[in-house]
Amino acid sequence: MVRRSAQRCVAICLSIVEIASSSASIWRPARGKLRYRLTPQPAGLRFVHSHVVAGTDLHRGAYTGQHAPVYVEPAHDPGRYDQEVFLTTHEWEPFFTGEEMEEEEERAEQEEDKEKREPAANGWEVGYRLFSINGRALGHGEPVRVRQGERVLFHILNASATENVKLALPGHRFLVVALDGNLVPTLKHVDVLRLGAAERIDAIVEMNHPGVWIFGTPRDDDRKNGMGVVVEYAGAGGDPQWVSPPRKSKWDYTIFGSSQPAQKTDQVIPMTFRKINGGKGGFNRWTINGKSYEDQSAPTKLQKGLRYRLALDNRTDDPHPLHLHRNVFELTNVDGRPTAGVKKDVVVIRGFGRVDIDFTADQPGLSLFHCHHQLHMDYGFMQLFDVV
Ligand SMILES: [Cu+2]
Repeated sequence: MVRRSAQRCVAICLSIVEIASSSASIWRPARGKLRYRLTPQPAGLRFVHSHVVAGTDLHRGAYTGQHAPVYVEPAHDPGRYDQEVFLTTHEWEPFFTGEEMEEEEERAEQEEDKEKREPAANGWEVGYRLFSINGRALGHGEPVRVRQGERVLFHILNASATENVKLALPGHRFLVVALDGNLVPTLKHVDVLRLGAAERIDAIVEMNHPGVWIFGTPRDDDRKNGMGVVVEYAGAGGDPQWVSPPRKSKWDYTIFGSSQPAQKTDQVIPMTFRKINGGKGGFNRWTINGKSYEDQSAPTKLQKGLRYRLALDNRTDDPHPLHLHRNVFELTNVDGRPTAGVKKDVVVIRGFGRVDIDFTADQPGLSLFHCHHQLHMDYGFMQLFDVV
C-alpha cells in the first residue's frame, strides 16, 4: 500500500539549471503555487513533467497529464522551414497486466537471448486503454494543416510513463535534425521515428505527397485506440489514409553521429542493470551494480572537470530509456558500434544491449541517473551522482 502524499513534485528537466535541490526538482504543496526564475538554456526541445513516485498508484507521476514540451528557441535560427508543429504522445487509463508490452521486433531481436531470461515469472507490467497525440485521440482533434511544397519542422515529445513509441507518416520521410533538443552532426532521412519515454526528436518533413494521412504509430491496436493525428493537405479530401511503413526501418542512433573520434575520457564507470523478477502478481525490482536505489548507501562521487564514461550494460530483457539529470551526454558506443557527436539526455538501451555515454562533470552537486520508465524507476532503477 502506497500512501498518497500531500506533496507534488514537478521536475524541471528544462535545461541545465542550478536550483538548490538535488536533481533540479521542486516540491510544492497540494493546491500550492510556485514561481521560479531560470535562464532558458541550452536551446532546444525540453520536457517539463511530474517526477512524483507513483508506485502501485497509476494515477500519479508520469501516468497523469502533468507534462508539457518546452521549446527554448535558438538565438540564431536559419529557419529552413515554413511552419513548426509540436506533437506530444501520451497514453491514458493505465492498468496492470501480466503481459509484457515490448514490441514484436524487439522481442524477435531478443529470441537469441532467451536462455538468459531469469527463471522467476515476470511481475506486473502496465498497459493502456487510450492513446493520444496532443491530448486527443486520433480523429478527435484538429488536423495538422499543410500545403504542398511546405517544409514542416515537427517537434515531437514522448511524454509516456512507460512506453517507447514509433511514428510514421505514410509517403513521407523525416529529416532528423535534433535529438533531445541537440542538433545532430549528420542529418539523415528515416521512414520511422522511435522515441523512448522522455525522448524528443526534431525532424523536417517535405510535404510532397498530397492527401489526407494518418501520422501515427505502426502498432495497429494502439493507432486504432488513438495514437495518431491527421495531416491534411490544402485542397485534399476524403478519409485519412494509413499505409504501413517499410518493414526494415530499424532505429539506429549512430547514423546521426560524426566521423570524428570521441574525446578521451578520464574514467570509465561500469553500470550493470539487472532485474529481480517479481513473480506472478508481484513487482519486478531493478538493480544498478547489484543494488536498488534504496540499498545504495551514498551517491557516487565524481570529480568536477573530469570527463567520465558510463559503460551501460543491460542484463535484462527489457529496453530502458535511461536519463541523466542536469547534463547532456554524448553517445560513444551503441551495441558495439563506436560513434561520436550525438548529444542526448535520454538513451534507450535495448534488451541485453550495451551503450557507452560520455559527459564532463561540470554540474556541481547531486544529479540523478534513472530509467525513465515510471515502474522501473519506482522499483529501484535510480542512482545519484555527486560532483565535488
Ligand atoms: Cu527501465
